Amino acid sequence: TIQYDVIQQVATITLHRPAKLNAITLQLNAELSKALKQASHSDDVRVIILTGEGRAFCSGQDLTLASDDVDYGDVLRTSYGPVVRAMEECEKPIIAAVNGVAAGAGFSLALACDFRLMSEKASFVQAFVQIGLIPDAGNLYYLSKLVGHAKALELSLLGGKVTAEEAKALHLATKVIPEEQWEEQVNAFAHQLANMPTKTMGLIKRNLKASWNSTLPEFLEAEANGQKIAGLTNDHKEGVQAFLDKRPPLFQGN
Ligand code: LHQ
Repeated sequence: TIQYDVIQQVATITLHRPAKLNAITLQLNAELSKALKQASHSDDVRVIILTGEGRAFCSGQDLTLASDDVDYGDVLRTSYGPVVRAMEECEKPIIAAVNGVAAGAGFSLALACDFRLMSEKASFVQAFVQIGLIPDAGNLYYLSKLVGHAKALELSLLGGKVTAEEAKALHLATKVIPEEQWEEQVNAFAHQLANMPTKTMGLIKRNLKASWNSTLPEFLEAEANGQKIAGLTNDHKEGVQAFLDKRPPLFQGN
């Protein structure tokens, strides 16, 4: 239910149940967690793309599997939680290449990524309330930070659809891409990131998130710790040397 490929230091994880718009099952979540960890820990990978096969990104939980016998709390703790944590703990940039609709927990997956590139025909659907559920899989944690409390509440209570253009205006989409340029632009963006200082980007991700729950003194300490590590990377040396040499830097990611 997942495809995993690595080309030129870019790992692409493709949700692969196109007949059900890549709806999520326990198996899909298990494979997704495993792929995310593999990409996070592999020295050959500097960027991760998460995308969907066919016309959708992901339609959320497979609703044909819903049943009264299932404790949704347990499903979230044991199946969705590990996916969200694997994304949160990943120290490499993760791009959601949102090729089509992302609904329910599919929207949540896109929100947990660092970038959302959206096809012009893609959309986000905060579908949960339409089936009497609350947003899950980390959805409100990320959504409120991205669009603010009021818009997160509005989308969640009304179950609204957000088009790609609206998502761009809300800063939910990094970029909206015309369909005919989809692959080319996603690849160009991923390869641009793959040639940047990977370790430092991981530290930037961690440091920005440290700001969410820190006092200023705690944050300044986290920043000092992060910069100490960044200052010891080869990429820092290379960046400075390239600047002095007046040439483009060649970052190795460490
Ligand atoms: C699907 C699905 C789907 C199965 C399309 N399942 N078949 C929940 C419960 C428990 C624990 C943990 O967390 C969660 C989290 C959640 O994710 S809750 C939210 C679940 N997702 C939704 O409520 C979205 C349901 N889908 C839709 O609203 C629409 O399908 C969207 C807006 C995604 C796309 O609409 P269309 O482009 O009009 O496509 P479609 O509706 O015609 O769907 C195409 C096929 O895919 C269709 O099957 P069929 O055999 O008729 O061709 C759908 O039944 C199937 N499909 N989503 N989630």
